[in-house]
Formats: sequence, structure tokens, C-alpha cells
Amino acid sequence: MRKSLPQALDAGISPETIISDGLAKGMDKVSQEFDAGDLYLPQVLAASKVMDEAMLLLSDHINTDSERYRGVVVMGTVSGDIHEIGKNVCIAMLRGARYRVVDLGPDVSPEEFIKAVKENSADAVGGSALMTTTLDMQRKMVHEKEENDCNVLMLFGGAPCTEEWVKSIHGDGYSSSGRDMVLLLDKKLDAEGHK
Ligand code: B12
Repeated sequence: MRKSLPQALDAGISPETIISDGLAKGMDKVSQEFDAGDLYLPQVLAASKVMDEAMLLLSDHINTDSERYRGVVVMGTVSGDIHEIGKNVCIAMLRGARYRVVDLGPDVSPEEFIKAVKENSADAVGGSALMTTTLDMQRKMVHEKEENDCNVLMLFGGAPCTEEWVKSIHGDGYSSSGRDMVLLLDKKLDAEGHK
């Protein structure tokens, strides 16, 4: 049965489930139909506006008042890329899982990522890239981290990003969804003996 957002919340469905099993799936369908030429840009824009508003509404219901965060994550979309729906889905999942997230927004340079990592003593940084033309910025992020001798986990994702790509640029991990990103981060931080 279809439910409106308030109805779904009233029915006790968690914001994380509403995002991963409802909104993100809907947006995936929009992506597929756009790629197939069955939807046009104005319709994609309308869908992304709905997504933004829904995320705003749900963020009030995601439990982030924990005193003890599991870790700090800096998130952003790489330089030259303004897509941020997928990044925002990941952020909602991370916050729901008790991570403190510093959201740098879209179009973030490798230097800005590393500056934020240092300023926030972050445990991990996540770089999202949605275009083949901006994917290489993830490699530049790894380069910037090495240049700065910075000890931070680097996770990557976005439609053109793959496990093989992340291995080839010596990143620390790849996930295809927000939910998987949380599981991956939990595993990596546990392995490092974190909090
Ligand atoms: C929505 C959309 C837009 C919206 C973006 C709105 C916004 N505020 O984000 C608008 C209309 C503004 C837009 C603009 C453009 N777009 Co656009 N857009 C899309 C579309 C249809 C959907 C993307 C999306 O939101 N998907 C839904 C989310 C939930 O999925 P996701 O992003 O993949 O994220 C999930 C995972 O990938 C993962 N993930 C994502 N990030 C991260 C990060 C980490 C660290 C981890 C671990 C995981 C992770 O978890 C997420 C949640 O589960 C895609 C089509 C597609 N197939 O992807 C094209 C697409 C990405 N766009 C494309 C293009 C070309 C553009 C434009 C250049 C168009 C133009 N000519 O102006 C501009 C971009 C300008 C720029 N400089 O960036 C191309 C890119 C082609 C390429 N070169 O690879 C695509 C593939 C469409 C196409 N087939 O041509 N776009």
C-alpha cells in the first residue's frame, strides 16, 4: 500500500527504511527512465525537489542526539559535480547510524575535503561522483590525502564508481548504497579498534 511520509512515520516505519526502501528506490527508477529516454530533465528536476523536501522532513525524525558518536565522517560531491541526492541519502543513513557527518555539499575540491578532515579530526571521508568526467577527482582526493600524510579512511561511491576503480586508485572502500556504506564503515572502524 502507498503511504504518505507522515502516514509512514505514524505507522512506525523508520526514517532509514523510508529512505532506502521508498525514496531511494523511487529515485533509482527515475534514473533508469531518464537514461532510457522515457523521462525528461524537468521531470528529473521535479523528482529531485521532492527528494530534497522529503529528506528535510525526515532529517527531523532521524535520531542524532546521541552523546556518543560512532565516528566523524566528512561527505561531499567531488569538484565539478553538482549531483547530491545520492550523497544526501548516504548522509541520512550515516546520521541514523550515529555518525556525526560534516556535509560539504557539492563541487568540493580535494583540498577542501582534506582541510575539513583535519579541522574535524574525521575518521572517514566519502567522495561522491556521478559523472564519468568527474570520477577522476576521487583519485585526486587519494593523492591529496597522501600529500598531506593524512590518516583517514577514504570511501567512494556514485553511479560510475566501481569496486575495481576504488582499488585501482588505492581508496579504502566502495559501496553502492547508503546502507552498505554504513555497514562498510562499521566494519572498517571496528577493524581499526575504534569507539
Ligand atoms: C538527478 C540527476 C540530475 C539532477 C541533480 C539534482 C541534485 N540536486 O542532485 C540535475 C537535473 C540537476 C542534473 C544535472 C546534470 N546532470 Co544529471 N543526472 C541525474 C540522474 C537522473 C539521477 C542521479 C540520482 O540522483 N540518482 C539517485 C541516487 C539515490 O543514486 P546515486 O546518486 O547513484 O547514489 C547512490 C549510490 O551511487 C551511492 N553513493 C552515492 N554517492 C556516494 C558516496 C559514497 C562515499 C558512497 C560510499 C556511496 C555513494 O549511494 C547512493 C544512495 O543509495 C542521473 C542518471 C543516473 N543514472 O545516475 C543523471 C546523470 C548523472 N546526469 C548527467 C549529466 C550529464 C548531467 C549534467 C551535466 C546535464 C547538463 N548537460 O547540464 C548536469 C550536471 C552538471 C554538473 N556540473 O554536475 C549524466 C552523467 C553522464 C556522465 N558523464 O557520466 C547522467 C548519468 C544522465 C545521463 N545518462 O546522461 N542531473
